[in-house]
Amino acid sequence: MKLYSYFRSSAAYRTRIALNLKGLPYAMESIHLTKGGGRQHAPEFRAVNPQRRVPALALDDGDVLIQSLAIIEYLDETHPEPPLLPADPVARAHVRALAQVIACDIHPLNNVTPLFYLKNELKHDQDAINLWYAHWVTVGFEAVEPLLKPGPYAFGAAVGLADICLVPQVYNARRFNVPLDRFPNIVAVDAACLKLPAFDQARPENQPDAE
Ligand SMILES: N[C@@H](CCC(=O)N[C@@H](CS)C(=O)NCC(=O)O)C(=O)O
Repeated sequence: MKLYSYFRSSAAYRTRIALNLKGLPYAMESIHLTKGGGRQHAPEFRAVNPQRRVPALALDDGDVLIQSLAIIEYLDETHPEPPLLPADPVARAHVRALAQVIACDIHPLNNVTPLFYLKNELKHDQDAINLWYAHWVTVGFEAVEPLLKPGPYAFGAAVGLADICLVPQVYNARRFNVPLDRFPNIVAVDAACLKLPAFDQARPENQPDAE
């Protein structure tokens, strides 16, 4: 398998954690999202993913999967151990809900394309963009914090999809200096996860394309 990734991409970071938890080897191709206007817009990558985003996972038969949550559920279905979702349907719904709060509601508001749009088209300065960024992360984390059941991971003693989404979003928040002192559960779950090799090896700073 080949993962199209970028060290700082939190959606690619989710996928790297899942591949590591499953113990699956993969090749990696870095798609630089900012240099030269962003390699995601080049025709060669557009042919891989018409949405022009990472991650994309090329399977051994040449098929390409996009969207981190779809890729992670594919990996979980094809390599069931260790499971990334609980067996109980209610528990599964809670885990998926937390993953979606992050992946569908928080992350899209602080992604590269909308931030560039605020800057280049709407002419906001960097201070205003940082305020926007911190606002949406904080509002999102206010929802995430009471939903967590640290034990020590997001929903108990086993890591899963919620942890996979949470850790990269915390990385993003720290990168933009968003205060986390009001979110002790989030900070504790993040710290517990990062002690695991699968999470540690997936960290942006541990990627071959890290800058
Ligand atoms: N919902 C998608 C989000 C993918 C996404 O937006 N990736 C970002 C990096 S985290 C990207 O490639 N952005 C490029 C751009 O916005 O031009 C997923 O979960 O895979």
